[in-house]
Amino acid sequence: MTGLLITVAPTGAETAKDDCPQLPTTLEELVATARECEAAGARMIHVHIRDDQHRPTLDLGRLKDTVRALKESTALIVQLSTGGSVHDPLEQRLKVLDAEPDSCSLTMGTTNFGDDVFSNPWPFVTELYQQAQARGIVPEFELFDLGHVASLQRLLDRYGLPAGGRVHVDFVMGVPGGMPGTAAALVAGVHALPEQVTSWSATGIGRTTLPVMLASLSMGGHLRVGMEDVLTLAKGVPVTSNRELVDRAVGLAEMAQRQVLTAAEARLLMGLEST
Ligand code: KMH
Ligand code: ZN
Repeated sequence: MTGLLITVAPTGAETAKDDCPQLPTTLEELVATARECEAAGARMIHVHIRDDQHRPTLDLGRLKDTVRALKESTALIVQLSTGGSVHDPLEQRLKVLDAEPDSCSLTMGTTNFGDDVFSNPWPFVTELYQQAQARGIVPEFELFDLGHVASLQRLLDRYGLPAGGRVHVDFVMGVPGGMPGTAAALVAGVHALPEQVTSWSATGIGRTTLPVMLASLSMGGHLRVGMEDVLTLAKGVPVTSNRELVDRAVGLAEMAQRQVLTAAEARLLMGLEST
């Protein structure tokens, strides 16, 4: 069976610290979480940062400090979110690349996002993609909808392969406004992937976490887990740390006879040079 890449998305931009004090929002909390999750089996971290009031920010100085601290403390692949929060302007989202992460998220189209709109117009997508190519930053293509899969084909056909030559995508499922978090939707998405795609992972938001995780494991896909995507382990049982979610994923992976990749294997999968 295929080795397994586990990405942890520990914070996100949507949950307030007051509502969830265990959410890692300071740099110290983020680094501690990253180390724990790496020890548990995570190999990549998808990062959103917060300001001193724990509000989402794209402050460049903080982003650079975050990349440096995570690189110093772990061997995780550091992926910065270019999605930010639904309120972040596109120009600021492009500037995230100045923090020089290994990887950046790149969402393949605009999607309704609960009551909000997560804006990703085509000119923004192509600009972000070309800037990432020029800087050697490896994108992870975020697919919230089947239309995003078609847009990825259009992007790759027009602009070629990313830096490193590998194409890794992540299905983000179960967002109110996007594709549902079901095995049927995942099967449809995987069958529609462009032939250039070399690996895919999936995550289900909220109560779709388990169905999506089990479907992905059974289909040879990789996993993203973390408190960006889910805050309960079961109905009424809050997640107390990101590590719990990584541990659960590793446990299910063992049952599915999927072995967690080493750090070096994970970098190879993403088209990154070994450190
Ligand atoms: N916070 C969402 C609006 C990404 O990180 O690239 C967007 C998001 C996707 O989380
Ligand atoms: Zn994100």
